[in-house]
Amino acid sequence: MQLSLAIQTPEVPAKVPVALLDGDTAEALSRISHLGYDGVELISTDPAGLDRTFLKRILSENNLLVSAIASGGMAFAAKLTLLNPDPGVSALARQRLDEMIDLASDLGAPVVTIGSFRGRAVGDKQQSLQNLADILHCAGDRAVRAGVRIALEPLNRYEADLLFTAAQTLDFLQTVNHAAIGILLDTYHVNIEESSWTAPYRAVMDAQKLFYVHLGDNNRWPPGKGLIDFPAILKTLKESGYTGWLSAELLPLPDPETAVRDTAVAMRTWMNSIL
Ligand code: LER
Ligand code: MN
Repeated sequence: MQLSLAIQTPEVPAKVPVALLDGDTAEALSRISHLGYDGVELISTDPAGLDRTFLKRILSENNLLVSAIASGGMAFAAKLTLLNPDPGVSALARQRLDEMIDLASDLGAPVVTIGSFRGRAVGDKQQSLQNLADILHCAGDRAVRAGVRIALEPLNRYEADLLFTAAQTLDFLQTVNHAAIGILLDTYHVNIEESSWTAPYRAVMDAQKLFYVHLGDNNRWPPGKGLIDFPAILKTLKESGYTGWLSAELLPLPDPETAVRDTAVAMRTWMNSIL
């Protein structure tokens, strides 16, 4: 397993609350690398317009991989969602999804993540889920051609109105019916919606659908600064055969620098003793 940090790319028009170290990207990547991360998860709102040559150069200079292209900024900063009732907005969101898949492929990122970018149900929930399944199935074909996968994230009830738990999302994936579409489990959401800190990871691994993991304590402080039992989660992931990314998605608490450092120190200590 490798350790990553979610950051936003320079074009994102607003500060995303769970992206750390915004500002000068080259400087941020250098600090992240020195703190011992293996990669970065890039929150972008303009995947086609990014300066890829610059990004590739500073990633390589800092020996960092791209763990994922994240859509978290699409809903928050660009007001784009896949289920948006305005057909123009949902069409643009689908176009951005295609562009994220292409960017992931170009930067060697294994995964594109979809959390709040799915949007909220419009009218009948079953119909909304069917619409989302159709969009994801279609995106899955593009993902296969691009050599990447798409990870759909169950979100807590305060941030979404569809797909809160691992079981609901696994059930939904039967409708999507596409090998390239799987699940991202976020320790922060799992803590709110599930009745076990560990069982959901095992269940999703058993279904061969765990594509990605987000890290954040119950208060969205760095792992170890709240209540969640991260060593138990790491043991479960190891026992279930997970070999993917662990990507920290945190509030900048107590401040961004400390959050980034505390996460690396805690995670490296546990990863060294458990994995
Ligand atoms: C939001 O709470 C979250 O966890 C993100 O990964 C979703 O876009
Ligand atoms: Mn998340």
